[in-house]
Amino acid sequence: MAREIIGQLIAEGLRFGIVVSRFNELVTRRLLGGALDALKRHGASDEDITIVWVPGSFEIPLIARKLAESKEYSAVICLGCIIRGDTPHFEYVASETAKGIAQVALTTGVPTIFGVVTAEDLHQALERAGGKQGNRGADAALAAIEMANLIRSL
Ligand code: INI
Repeated sequence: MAREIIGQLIAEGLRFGIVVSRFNELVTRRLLGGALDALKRHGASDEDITIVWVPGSFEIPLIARKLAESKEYSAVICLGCIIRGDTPHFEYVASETAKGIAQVALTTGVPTIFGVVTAEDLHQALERAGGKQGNRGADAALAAIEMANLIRSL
């Protein structure tokens, strides 16, 4: 019989760092709300959650790395919102943010979760931040809980 390993969705006793961007705060506050709700409903306590605000998505990876390197957190959740219509350098901001977050996870070994919404316009972004398309912040929190447990069990 093959051995299967699956990360549990139990957040009790785990510590989470959340890095959230102020750019497009209307959206990112909703992502943060979704993430906190998901963490707490799975057993995380307030004192085990640290939230750090950064100016924009581009700044997320540096602070995520600081948190991950501190080894204080079971997982780091990165929340941001990049809207194509707002910037001619959308592709650069989006790809550097994604690459930077992936690099933090791979270099530190701490699950570092990509909860950055990329959207064509504000309407589409809001749909992914508690609207019709769910809440990417809550999804990111669930991925963080699962990955933190998975890493522990390997
Ligand atoms: N930052 C975002 O998080 N979302 C955006 O849509 C965005 N736009 O449109 O430019 C954005 N730009 C700021 C960027 O992340 C940095 O904060 C800035 O370039 C300073 O380094």
